[in-house]
Amino acid sequence: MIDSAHKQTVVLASGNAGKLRELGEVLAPLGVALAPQSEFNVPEVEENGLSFVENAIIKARAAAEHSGLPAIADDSGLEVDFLNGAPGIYSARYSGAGDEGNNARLLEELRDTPEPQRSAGFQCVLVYMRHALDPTPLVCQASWEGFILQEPRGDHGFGYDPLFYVPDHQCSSAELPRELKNRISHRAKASALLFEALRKR
Ligand code: ITT
Repeated sequence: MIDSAHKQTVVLASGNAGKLRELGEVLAPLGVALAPQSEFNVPEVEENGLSFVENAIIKARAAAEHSGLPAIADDSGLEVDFLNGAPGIYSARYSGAGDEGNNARLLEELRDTPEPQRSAGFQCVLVYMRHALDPTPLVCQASWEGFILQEPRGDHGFGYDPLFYVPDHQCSSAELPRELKNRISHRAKASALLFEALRKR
């Protein structure tokens, strides 16, 4: 399916502008024409799964069903060790007040928590479904380990990026150049796995 002579349009099952941009950039080498689900009037689905995998499948299935095309979904989030993995699958809805509210709540939950106990990891599950009833979706998962800062730094990326410290680069993920985040992030790593899985299929 990644034979460029038979370029296949795949729907990206996401309404998150940050994800759409990053996935568009990291999946471009697949040779797949990516179309956002907004082009197909895909209705908002309830993400009522209890894992990233379940929610990614729910989103990919809805996008495939309403577009009639193969679909890729990304379900992702931040797991903070001191908070027993919260916000996890609830990362987007942690505060009910968008990215800024989510970051404020996270800082509040970790108030007085010292550096070594602020370890955290971004998780990304990418699901590819050939059609809505695909019984064998491709599921690729990757993580990116770091720490939660005491205050926001940087203005690239989206979501929790300003609070996510990347030890290897000694800055927040919102301070990383876009191309660099797209090479080392949870999403970049899951995309590389998906690339391999699609190549083999
Ligand atoms: P779609 O379901 O429409 O794709 P969403 O934002 O609701 O968009 P999720 O349910 O997967 O998506 O929630 C993911 C949240 O996790 C996202 O809103 C961010 O708060 C956070 N997140 C995921 N990847 C991130 C990244 O690379 N940088 C910063 N925050 C990230």
